[in-house]
Amino acid sequence: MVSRRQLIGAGAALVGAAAWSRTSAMGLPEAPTMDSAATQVPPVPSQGPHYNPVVTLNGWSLPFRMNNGVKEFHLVAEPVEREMGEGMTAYLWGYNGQSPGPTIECVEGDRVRIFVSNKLPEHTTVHWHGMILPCGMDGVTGLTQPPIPSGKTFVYEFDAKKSGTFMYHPHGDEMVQMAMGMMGFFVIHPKDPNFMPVDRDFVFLLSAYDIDPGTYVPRVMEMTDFNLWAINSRVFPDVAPLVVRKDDRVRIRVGNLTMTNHPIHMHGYDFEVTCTDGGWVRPEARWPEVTIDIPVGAMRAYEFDAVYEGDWALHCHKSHHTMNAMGHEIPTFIGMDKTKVAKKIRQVQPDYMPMGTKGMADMAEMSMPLPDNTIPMMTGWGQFGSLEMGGMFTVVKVREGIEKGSYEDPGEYRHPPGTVAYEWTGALPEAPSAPAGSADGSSLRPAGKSASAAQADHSGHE
Ligand SMILES: [Cu+2]
Repeated sequence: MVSRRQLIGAGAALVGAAAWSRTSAMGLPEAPTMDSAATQVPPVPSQGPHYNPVVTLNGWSLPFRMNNGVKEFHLVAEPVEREMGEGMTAYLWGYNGQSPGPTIECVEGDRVRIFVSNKLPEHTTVHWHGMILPCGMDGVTGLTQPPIPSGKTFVYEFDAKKSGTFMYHPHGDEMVQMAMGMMGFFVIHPKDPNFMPVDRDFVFLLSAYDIDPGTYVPRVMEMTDFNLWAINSRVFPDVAPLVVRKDDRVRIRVGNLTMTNHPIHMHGYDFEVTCTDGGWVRPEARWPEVTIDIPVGAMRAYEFDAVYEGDWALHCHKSHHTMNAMGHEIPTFIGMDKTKVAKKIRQVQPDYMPMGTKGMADMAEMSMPLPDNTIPMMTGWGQFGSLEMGGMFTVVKVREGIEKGSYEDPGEYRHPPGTVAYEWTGALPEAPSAPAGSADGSSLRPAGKSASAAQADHSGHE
């Protein structure tokens, strides 16, 4: 794996900035590649204007070099192998070793030069979605440029005029190339570091694939019936958690390059949309939400102060999108008696288990043999059992005591005593007298009881 510290750290592994200016635009910048699907937290830049880098969930940011005051990047469009989750790898098309491609970050006012090398078996282009730039840099095959043939490198060059969150994707054989996973984020940081600063700035793209169990390549002709709904081409439980230090200001930027909208819902908080791919939203134009619909071909960023500790679910609210590989032609058996038919089937198939007559939750706890290269339909285990989830689902982990700049998974949330839903066993504790106004859970404790006594009343977990 390439260490970005080597690439953008003080010119250590790269030729230093001075040497590049002597050689001018002689050579192509190095094209770093990433072979891991783990979240790579970018270092603070050591060249060019300062910015607070974003953290791409299960992704990385593309290193750059400075060349005579121009920020240079090298994107390589190529076939990649992406681990979408443990036990499942997809053969996708992407950039620099991964799909989605690396996040490109620069600062408002930067002059940006992006070399795009095409290692795909067919031509491509790159469109810089949402950017204000010269028309001929817009990347639309046939309309604003000839396609980049296989094996060739094109140069895109423009000023990063406007700060905000943008995306990049091909604009040639788009249907195929985007269905194969070609997409990435492009963040232009504000020139003024005091403009809407946040402590943690997460980005991820929503993507969807139709990959039959046991196969590796997405069916690119699918229009609606996808079976893998992904956050940055990862599916739950293998989507990285969003690790947050209590009281941090947090921004989450979500882009949607699938074929349908995704209402992204986050538990535990209310928040406001502060940016779209069209730009920053003025404070007087914002309203509170707990679910934000991300339209197709759009980005929404929302912000909140992380004042409530916990393991908070973040997921698409279309319930089929929090499932992994599944078929949709299964009949509904709820309420049916399958005893007789089960007996008959067991005569030829002794292992047969009738399922789905009480709902489908039992599917999650069942470990049935799976074909190679696929993922159970609903999975993921928490401290209280199976989550019965997959797909576009992850967890925001807000904790006290997380170090600045650390994104290491803090493990399961330890609930304060008396704050976990519990089984009713006949007796009820006295109602708390002042339930409102406290967020620390203390008001949820039965009046007159210590935390430990309240906990002893029921079998809630700590
Ligand atoms: Cu969805």
